[in-house]
Order: sequence, then C-alpha cells, then structure tokens
Amino acid sequence: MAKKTAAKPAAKSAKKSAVKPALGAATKTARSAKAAKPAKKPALHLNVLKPSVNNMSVRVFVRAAGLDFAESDVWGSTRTPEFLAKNPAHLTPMLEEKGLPNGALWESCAIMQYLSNKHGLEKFYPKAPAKRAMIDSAMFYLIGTLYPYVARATYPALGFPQYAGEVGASDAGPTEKTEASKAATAAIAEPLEVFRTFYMNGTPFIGGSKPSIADIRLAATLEFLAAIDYALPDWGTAYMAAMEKKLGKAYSEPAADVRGYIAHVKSQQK
Ligand SMILES: N[C@@H](CCC(=O)N[C@@H](CS)C(=O)NCC(=O)O)C(=O)O
Repeated sequence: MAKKTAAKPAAKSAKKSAVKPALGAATKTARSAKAAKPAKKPALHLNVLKPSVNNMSVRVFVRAAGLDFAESDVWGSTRTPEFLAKNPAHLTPMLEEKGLPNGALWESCAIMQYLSNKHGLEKFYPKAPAKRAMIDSAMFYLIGTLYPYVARATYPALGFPQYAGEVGASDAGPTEKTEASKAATAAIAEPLEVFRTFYMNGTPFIGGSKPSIADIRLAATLEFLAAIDYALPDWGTAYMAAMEKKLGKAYSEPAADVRGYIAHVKSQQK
C-alpha cells in the first residue's frame, strides 16, 4: 500500500462495514502458536494494517513460524507523532523489539529475514549462501518489479492512494488512469512467469518442496489480484492453494483480513 493518508477514508468506510471485526481499531492481541503463558508479554511486537498484503506477509510468517508475538492494529495512526518518532517512514508492518539498534524495523522482507536469522528458522530461510541468494533475489524482484505492477493495477480498485509521479496519482483524466492500470495489469504476467520458470524451476515452491519467506511474500502479494478479478494462470491458482494447504490457519487467518477488505470494496462498487 502506498504512503499517503488518503488511505484513511477507505479505512473509515471499511470500519463501518462487514469487515469491521477484521480491521478493528488500534487493537492489541497477544498470540502464540505454542501454549504461551498468558501473563508473559511477548518480546516481539508487530504493528500492522490488516487489509495490506505487505503486512499479511509478516502476519503469516510469525504464525507459521510459531513465534510468540503481540499484534497492534495501527490503522489511521501511522502519521501520529508517537508513531513517526519510532518510524519516520510511517510504514507497516513494523516490528518493535528490544535489541534492534533503533528499536523498530520495517520492510516486510527484512522483518522475515531478521526473525528467521534470530530464531534459526532455516526451513523458511535457508542458510546455505546459494539457496539463500535465490530467496533474497526472489524477494527483491518481487518488491522492485512485481509489486509496483500489482499496486498500479489494484490500488485504484482497492481505494488506496497511488505513488507520487505516477499516472494514477496525477491530474490525468479517468481514461488515462484506466489505461495506466490496464497497462500495469498486462505487465504482471511476465514477472509471474519468471517466478514459475526461474525461481520455482519445477519445484512446488520458491523454497523447493516447502514454502520459504519468498513464497509467503509472493502468495500474499497475489491475494490483491482478486480485487481486479485477475485470472491467474492455472499454476498460480494451484500454487496459492498449495500455500494455504501447507500453512493452514497461519495463512488463512491473516488472508481473511485481506479478503474481507477486498469483498468490502467490491460490495461498495456495486
Ligand atoms: N515495501 C514495504 C511496503 C510497506 C507499505 O507500503 N506499507 C503501507 C501499508 S501496505 C503502510 O504502512 N502505509 C501507511 C502509511 O504510509 O502511513 C514492505 O514490504 O513492508
């Protein structure tokens, strides 16, 4: 999601909607896949926006990894002086943890890398340099190439603000804006195919036989395509189903927030 406060009207209307429980308002939840002692405060604190797939990535990851964490919904408060004091980029997901040099960490992929390193989660982020390089490459390629296309294609439908300097954020008319989002939609097919042919290379996941942090990042990203009824190729549909099957509730619970938001915006368009 882009960085403008204009996202807030969408949040407000969403709060009034059927997805209210999913979006919530500045709520805190402590969670652990293991039987955590309820009295103990989790060391790991995530600040999230629930309709966001950038956030969904980390939300899926902490659940799949069985980490003990607390989650705060910061919808509408990323530009407050308190939040900006911790995170001048006002971006979520944001991890707060003792021991981080500046107390806070943002960028979904960096958070998953850090937590994998810290907790020795090699099954999600292999240690062997060549294997790890492929996961890193897939995530950089996603953030640098695929995601900007997905954002330009879906943000208009999602009601999210677009990035400065792009047609969608400009004074261009509706025809030009529609053309721009159509061009972005058409551009998605190529990087998608690169994920299949190069990064998966005949295996079910980028991580080989098991989902890696790059797979979590990719599957979450593709969730947004439902906003524009993008027809995924058959392998893509099978891949998404395989991810959800492998990760179970760890995937479907945060995915439900994104899907609920998409269902809400679609219902408003009718
Ligand atoms: N590349 C970043 C993107 C983060 C991002 O754009 N976060 C948006 C939500 S999708 C956000 O927190 N926006 C709130 C704001 O800018 O105030 C990541 O993967 O974490």
